[in-house]
Amino acid sequence: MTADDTRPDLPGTPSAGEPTVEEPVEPRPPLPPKPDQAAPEPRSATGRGPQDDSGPARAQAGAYLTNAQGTRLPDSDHSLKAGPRGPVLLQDHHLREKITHFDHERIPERVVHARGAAAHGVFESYGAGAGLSKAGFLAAGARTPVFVRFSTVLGSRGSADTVRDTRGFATKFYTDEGVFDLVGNNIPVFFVQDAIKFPDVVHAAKPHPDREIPQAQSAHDTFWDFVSLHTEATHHTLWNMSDRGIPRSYRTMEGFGVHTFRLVDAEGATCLVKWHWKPKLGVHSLTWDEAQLIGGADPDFHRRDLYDAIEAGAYPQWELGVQVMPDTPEQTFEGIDLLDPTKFVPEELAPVQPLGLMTLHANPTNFFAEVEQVAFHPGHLVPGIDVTDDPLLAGRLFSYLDTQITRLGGPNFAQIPINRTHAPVNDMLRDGFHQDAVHTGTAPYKPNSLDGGCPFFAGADPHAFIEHPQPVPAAHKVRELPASFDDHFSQPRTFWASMTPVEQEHIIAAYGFELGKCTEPAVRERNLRVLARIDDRLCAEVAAALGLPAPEPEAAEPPARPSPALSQLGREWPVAGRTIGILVGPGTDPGVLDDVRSAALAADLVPLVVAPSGGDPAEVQRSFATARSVEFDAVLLAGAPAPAADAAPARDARAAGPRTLLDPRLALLLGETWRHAKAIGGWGDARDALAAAGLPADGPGVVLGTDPVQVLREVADLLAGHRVWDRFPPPAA
Ligand code: HDD
Repeated sequence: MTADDTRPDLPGTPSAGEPTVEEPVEPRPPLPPKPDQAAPEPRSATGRGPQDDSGPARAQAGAYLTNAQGTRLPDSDHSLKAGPRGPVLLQDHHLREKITHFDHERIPERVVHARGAAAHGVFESYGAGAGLSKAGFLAAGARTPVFVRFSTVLGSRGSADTVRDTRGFATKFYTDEGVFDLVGNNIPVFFVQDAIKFPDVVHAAKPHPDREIPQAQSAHDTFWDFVSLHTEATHHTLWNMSDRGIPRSYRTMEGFGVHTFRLVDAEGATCLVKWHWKPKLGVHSLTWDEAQLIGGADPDFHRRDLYDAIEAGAYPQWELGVQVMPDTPEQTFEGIDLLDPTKFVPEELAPVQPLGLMTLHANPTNFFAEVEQVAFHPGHLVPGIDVTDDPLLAGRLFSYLDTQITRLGGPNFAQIPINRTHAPVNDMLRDGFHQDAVHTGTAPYKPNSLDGGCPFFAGADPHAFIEHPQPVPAAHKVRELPASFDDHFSQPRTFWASMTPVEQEHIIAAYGFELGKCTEPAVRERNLRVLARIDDRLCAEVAAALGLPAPEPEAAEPPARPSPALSQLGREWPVAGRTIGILVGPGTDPGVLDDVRSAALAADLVPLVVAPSGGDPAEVQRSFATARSVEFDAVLLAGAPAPAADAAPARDARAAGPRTLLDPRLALLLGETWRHAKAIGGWGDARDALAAAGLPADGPGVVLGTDPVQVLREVADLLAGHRVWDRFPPPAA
């Protein structure tokens, strides 16, 4: 894009004698550049001009290695020395350039959300939002490029993906009207209500400052000290302790804008909304045991999963939706204060209205250039989307811009390719570190008469961002929050009451684990008092896990209103992209194996064949030595033909005891698959293998049959519910 592309249609060049010295009142061409003002032709290290956006360049493609100034190099492996055994010479400018550049290759990692993965995609609008907002990207049929970065919050850049934590879900929409960033999380509520507390909650949650442990997790004293002393954090913490804290994949996470935003339509009418991303594959989580195993076996599990799915063409999709609430002077809805970021609006009260579909279809080309340098900011807004007076959002509007200046080294981060808007830029921001543009013209100020008065204000142009003139209540300056923000427990009680028994068991176990890692008795006890305000049984069972008495409830809490939409269980979802481990042995019929693999691929499943000692990688992807159960969503035992009837083991395999010796690695794999409530299918002598692993052939989620393709189909049906939830016994009454 050249500077000229950004100009409105201008009348002709002023002719001789036409006055050019007064302040122009309409756009007109600038005075021509002086002969010595011709800009140099800028070239990037890849030999392309920085304005050349014709596609990704391959930096290693040129014929000759050069230094940064383009001078060819005959050698880059030996520093310049006084003789082969002599001292290295200071004059070696190539050595110094290479090492100096290397020394500065790293930039500061994000202070939170340092660990992430991202992908490019497109957002296609259904048009359903056009009546709510004048934002062009919500108009019917609009297609907008996007870049999405998912992240954990607490860990450093190299930390494991499957830790228990909130996940970031940040989307950059490159709209025709400028960049819109939706910087959300996979949890719809936040820890604190006022941004002034954000440094405190992050200091408490990050590793202890003396030993810098533990990494990437909240299971330590300072975190639980903070959240029990700031009970507004109870709600978010409860979501963290639920299965939402350990997603199965970025592809199976919901996203939330958290705050209430204000949409403005073309006539200036407004409504209040909460943003939602709904994954097409459903909302699924790991079990805690799985998450811990994966943390060791494959710390890049989520990053790999996203990358592999996109490379395989299984493009993840989310629907963007909004809950719409009337924009009343109180800014409350059904008794819920919409300015309080620790509250959500139950979907039963305000259904999520779908506005469009996002598809992620391309992986980044260069992780640093794109994923590391992308800079999100909740203040990147477009006409038709405005902020509310949520005190947490107000602080964010300052913080994100500020942090990029340190992280990306100056105020020109918007010029980094991944951050560049796709709309014409005509700003008057100049100079500064890493200025990439070679601005022409002489008058970067307004009004001017020398550059033709350009650029002009958009005025009433509908594409201009005009803050909605929201009335501000007459008030005194105070450091206070509204009284409605004092309710810290009604919504945690709703969340708890909306969970199924198995989800409640997971929450109890999570609190037991986390508080069990706290060493200060006062911290444990104070948190039990917080739990007593959510639910008696939750408190009693966590107390029992810690070996402590359950505290008496301090006050009777009002009954909770469940919101069934909060549970992840009880629905069926597409199984596309789910991984099936097919365990083969010497007796496996290759023809049957082919049929099962073809049927799995036809169902969009990902079959991975596991053989005792590996084999041809086209046919066998894992050996018993390299496979781990956590890679698979379900397992098939593609056994040898069943033994003769008189040799078959008894139906109750546990009673009969193991008949064959099972490879211990296979026994471990099957045991974990069972423990993590994943479906197990099999045929032929699969029953023997299960018996040898000590697993019941007639247990829930075990499908044995004579038709392998039918077994696969039944296993896929079980996968649609994500796990075999019946395998977790309901709690004793
Ligand atoms: Fe934040 C990063 C989400 C509150 C200050 N935040 C960051 C990212 C996400 C969120 C997804 C990673 C963006 C990326 O991938 O580059 N943050 C949230 C949500 C919040 C929230 C959903 C509450 C509703 N954040 C919040 C507050 C503050 C910050 C209250 C400060 C007052 N957040 C930051 C930051 C980060 C950030 C320090 C670190 C790196 C960055 O911004 O670019 O400025």
